[in-house]
Amino acid sequence: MTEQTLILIKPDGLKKSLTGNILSKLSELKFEIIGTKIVRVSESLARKHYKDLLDKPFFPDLLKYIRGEFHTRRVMALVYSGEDCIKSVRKLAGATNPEEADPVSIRGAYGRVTTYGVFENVIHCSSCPEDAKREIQLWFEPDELVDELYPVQTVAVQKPQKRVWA
Ligand code: DAT
Ligand code: MG
Repeated sequence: MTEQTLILIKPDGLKKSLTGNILSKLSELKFEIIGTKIVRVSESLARKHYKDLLDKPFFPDLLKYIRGEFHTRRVMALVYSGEDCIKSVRKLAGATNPEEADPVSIRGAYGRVTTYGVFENVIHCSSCPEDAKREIQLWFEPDELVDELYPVQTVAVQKPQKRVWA
């Protein structure tokens, strides 16, 4: 079944110049990139993304990590599309704990657990179709994707303003 998955190259991946290596590994899966951008992650976005982990002891550090407080304040977000891509990307990503991940997986090769117990595991990838839909809609607007994935509605906006180069 053709499905989509949200991938985030986390701030440690960007800080360590691993973007190219990670995209090379992902490209071997032959899926299509249908959207991508660099994002400065707000507290609100981070909380929504990790809403199911709110009561975990590691949640405060998880927020700091994804917001780049330990590395650089940016994340690269991508949406991949293809046959069973959720499972394939998760396999390539490896286990959540980088020390338990297959050494040839992305997390196994590039991740680490800090002395403070933070899993610096380099990438996020959606774990099931429901999560993928929720996460893609959280990180991307309809016009930022080249495929029409979900129903959209048109809303009126009053006197929109945008920043331009001075
Ligand atoms: P995954 O990212 O593999 O889907 P998850 O959704 O269970 O894993 O957790 C989200 C992130 O939270 C994960 O990438 C790293 C962090 N995390 C999970 N379990 C942890 C733990 N026991 N200690 C520290 N960080 C953890
Ligand atoms: Mg998860």
